[in-house]
Amino acid sequence: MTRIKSFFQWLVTNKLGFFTIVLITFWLKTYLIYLTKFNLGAVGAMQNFLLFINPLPAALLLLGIGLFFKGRKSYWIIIAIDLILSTWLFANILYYREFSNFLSLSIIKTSGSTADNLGKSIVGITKISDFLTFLDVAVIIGLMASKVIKYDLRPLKLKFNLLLEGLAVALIGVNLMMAQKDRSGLLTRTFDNSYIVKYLGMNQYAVYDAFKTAQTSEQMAKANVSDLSSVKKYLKVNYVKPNPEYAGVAKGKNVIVIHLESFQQFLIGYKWKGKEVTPNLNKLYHSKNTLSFSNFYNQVGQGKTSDAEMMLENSLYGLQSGSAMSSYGTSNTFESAPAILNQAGGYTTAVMHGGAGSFWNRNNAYKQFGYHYFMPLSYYENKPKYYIGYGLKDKIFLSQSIKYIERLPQPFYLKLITVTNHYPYDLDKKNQSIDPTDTGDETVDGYVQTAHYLDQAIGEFLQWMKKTGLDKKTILVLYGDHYGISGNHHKASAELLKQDEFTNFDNLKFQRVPLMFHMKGLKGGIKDTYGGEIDVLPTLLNLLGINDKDTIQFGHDLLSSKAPQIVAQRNGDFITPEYAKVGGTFYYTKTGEEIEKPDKKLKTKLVAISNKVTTQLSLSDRVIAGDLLRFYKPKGFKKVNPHDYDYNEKKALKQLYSSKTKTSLWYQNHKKTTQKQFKTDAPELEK
Ligand code: GP9
Ligand code: MN
Repeated sequence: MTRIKSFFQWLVTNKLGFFTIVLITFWLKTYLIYLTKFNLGAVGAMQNFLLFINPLPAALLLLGIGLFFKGRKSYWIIIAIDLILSTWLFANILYYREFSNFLSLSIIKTSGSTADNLGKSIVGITKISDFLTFLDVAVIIGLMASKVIKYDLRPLKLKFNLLLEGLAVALIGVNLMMAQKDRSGLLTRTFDNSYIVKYLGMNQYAVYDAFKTAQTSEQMAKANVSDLSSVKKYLKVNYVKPNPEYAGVAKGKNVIVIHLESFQQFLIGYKWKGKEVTPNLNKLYHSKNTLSFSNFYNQVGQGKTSDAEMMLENSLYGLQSGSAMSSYGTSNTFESAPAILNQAGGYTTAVMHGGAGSFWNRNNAYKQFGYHYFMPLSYYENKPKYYIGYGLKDKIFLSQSIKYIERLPQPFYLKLITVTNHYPYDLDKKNQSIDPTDTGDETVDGYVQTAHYLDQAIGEFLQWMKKTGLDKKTILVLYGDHYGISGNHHKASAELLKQDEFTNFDNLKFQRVPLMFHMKGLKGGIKDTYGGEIDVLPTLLNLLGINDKDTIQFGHDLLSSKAPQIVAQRNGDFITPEYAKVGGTFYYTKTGEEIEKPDKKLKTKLVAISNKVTTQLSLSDRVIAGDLLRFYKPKGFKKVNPHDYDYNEKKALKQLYSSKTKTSLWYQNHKKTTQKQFKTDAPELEK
């Protein structure tokens, strides 16, 4: 008893005791806020442990600064630091509630200049409980005022203070190492701000964000208009006229882009134990109304899905490291598909995705792209059985998307991002309707099962389109975003392909993903033109009859007879109908044979192609890192203002549902929902 008493005595009379009170209350408060105010999605023991522990090291470091001061000043500086940290927490609580993301310097920098700045909405969204963020600070100040806490004016030894700070830095290091082990590429690949908070904490996130912002603004400041002229010159020299035969064949149609997660070309026509893995997509692939591409390559880098999106929306490459959408999506100027389609064709534009809105910084980047609507997970009913991996299971996602799709004014440009066919290819028993493969490689064998599930989900969606007649008014674009089976599974990949071996060249060919344009009446066929994700936008714009000659795009119309057919990979590798390069080695594309001793002529050719690839990549990088599009206005294009868009669910749905347009599917269906026309066999939805 006396022990406890004297401990309390120590807390309120000793300077270190005071420090302990501030530190512990701040730590626990932050943890509580993590659990109640944010949706950080910590799974497993390690992530939960890090979530619990991560507020401590930074708080120790920062509050510890106060210990260097003498006398009463020391106390008040600690309190001041506590208050600053708490305010940062508080601001993030409010921001998160509105935007499902964390505050970033680049947002703070740009918000001041806008009419709808944050200040106005803050009052409306604050909850009383948010102020508990300051409760501990208030109580401590109260205890000081009422002299329960007494000043201890003795200075601490400098050595001790330094040791404490050293300990804090070491703990931050350990925290970082543990985090990197659980999620490799955490800092470099820029997945999601909430990952940084989950693993490292709010304060480390602030440092990380400040660092990133400084890095990007430095590059931006260095860039100038003359950088743009070299880009323009290159594009002019390399311009390819789109195929006039296809120009405008889909004019005025809705565009539905279906993002097939991790879907590789080899799945098309693939059979396992005599059963087609993707029967619906196979049928579509071979339909006479589908333009299918058999040599279409993904070109993503570390930004994976987001790089694919960057290419499809802008015909600009992702970056050498990290994700362009994460690093530049909040601040850069873009001339993207949704804005072009809206301005040139009156399109309403939307993205729907059953995953977190902050992933790949989508909820900021889509505003820069000019998307009217973005419906992420928070717009969907979610139950534990609906969700797997990174988001809602595809059948659940699509079935719930109908109520939004049918309200979109037509013509619309809609992107549906599926996610169930994502590494590690887990699927619950009830949804498995094909056997796993038997390579023995755990991460590979489930792939056909989730791909099969995705295919069924697409099948259900296509049926709905048919029943509602939407299929007659729409051009469908389907594409695989990147590989599902990485280059670390050569043995299993060889088995899947029924090959004796799987070489580096095979792995390059493994980067093929489907690309299909499907529309009633479209003159289809399987094209073996070599192309990649960078080429989708120019191809689509030509089909829609939208002239894009003036925009900065690195791709070409794939239907053009003059398509250059040099497909760059983000690391500088390439493939053409004749030659390929993987690492430092060249191959003949047709045979997969290594080019061991190229003669002079061939060597010159190979070097020329390599140079073209690297030039293209680095010019595209310059456009993004220098934010060069801010200096450029294509003819007739109005610059996108991100503040015109608000993805707040209440506001967005109010607008969507109240839109008086007579062109929505819902309106045309006598103001009745078409949800009943969507038939799904999802076991989770059985009554
Ligand atoms: C998450 C999803 C996955 O929202 O798009 O991204 P990926 O891991 O494939 O890049
Ligand atoms: Mn992906």
